[in-house]
Amino acid sequence: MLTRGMAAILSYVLATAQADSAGTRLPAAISRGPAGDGAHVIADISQVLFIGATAIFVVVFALVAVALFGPAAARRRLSSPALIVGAGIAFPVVALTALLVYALSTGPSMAGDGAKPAVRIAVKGELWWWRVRYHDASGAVLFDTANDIRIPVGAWVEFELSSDNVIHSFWVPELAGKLDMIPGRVNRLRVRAQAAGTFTGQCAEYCGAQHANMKFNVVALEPDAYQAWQDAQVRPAEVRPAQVRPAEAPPAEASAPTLHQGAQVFQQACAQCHTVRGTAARGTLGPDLTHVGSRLSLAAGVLPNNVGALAGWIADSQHIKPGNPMPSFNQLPGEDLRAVARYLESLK
Ligand code: HEC
Ligand SMILES: [Cu+2]
Repeated sequence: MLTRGMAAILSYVLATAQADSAGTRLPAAISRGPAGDGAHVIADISQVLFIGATAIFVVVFALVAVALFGPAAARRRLSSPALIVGAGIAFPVVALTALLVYALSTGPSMAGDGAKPAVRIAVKGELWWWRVRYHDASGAVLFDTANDIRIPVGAWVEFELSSDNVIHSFWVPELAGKLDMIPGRVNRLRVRAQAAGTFTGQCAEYCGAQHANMKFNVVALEPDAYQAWQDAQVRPAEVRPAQVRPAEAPPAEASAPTLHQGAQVFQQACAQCHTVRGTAARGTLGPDLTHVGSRLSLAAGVLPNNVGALAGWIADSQHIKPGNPMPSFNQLPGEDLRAVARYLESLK
């Protein structure tokens, strides 16, 4: 009878979970399932704890029912000292110890069993975006980017998580558990993606007004595609001939000055806060924009990345993300605004 009740509860839980994931209401992490080693271990632990807790819950309430409504003989047996010591002390000690040993034993496999990481990425929590710096095997800096992290599928990646302001928490639920970014220390999180895909991350520690708008993407790429992306990110920015449409003579002439004009506006109005490698812009208060045109989103997952959204952000950043350190450039003439937005879009 007990097992049938448990089976009924479990099948109900599974059925509702399936119905929900079909309706895509659940967060991706629950509906798509784990896609990284750490997330797999966490899902396994949750399952074991859930099933164990359900079984104990059912048994305890069955005993309560017997104690309240059962025949006198059965109720007498329940009050025997042996049962109280056995079920009340010995069983919890054994069950909780076993679960603790099991949960602790999964630690090493979550951290890659000591494997040497293939990629090292330092991520700093800012107010309210993610400063990302790639290192090569020897620890030298390869390039900086923001909010858009790419990793190779099947390789261990080490994130060095830190903060110079308040506590943030780095969380990509489909790949791994969350880890806090604490001022004054570096926390290391090892991640291995088991399948290619785009995984959403979110700051998981309240860090101020725009905490909810502090998102990011982790894209797991096949090794070749990853290498190509990394090679492109290392290069300084350049206005490539293809972007001024050489095939059509008049538009080429018309658009070349626009990109040029955009670059000029950028050096005047934006360079004190933003870096575009390969130009004189060396500011570090805001994100490195050298390849901003290649990112999946803008302003930490708040806007899609296209020329219209770029112009909207530049003109109205204080309305889109109130309190962030970038002023709204709503006094820029329309032509300058369009030029600088086009210039940034061209920085692939
Ligand atoms: C006072 C410093 C400051 C100035 C000046 C400034 N920015 Fe920013 N900018 C920032 C900060 C800080 C962010 C990050 C905001 C966030 O996402 O919360 C940012 C974000 C951005 C982003 C989004 C980048 C990304 O990776 O998502 C773009 C694009 C951008 N700025 C363009 C510009 C342009 C163009 C100008 C000049 C017209 C400019 N900024 C001037 C500080 C500045
Ligand atoms: Cu945060």
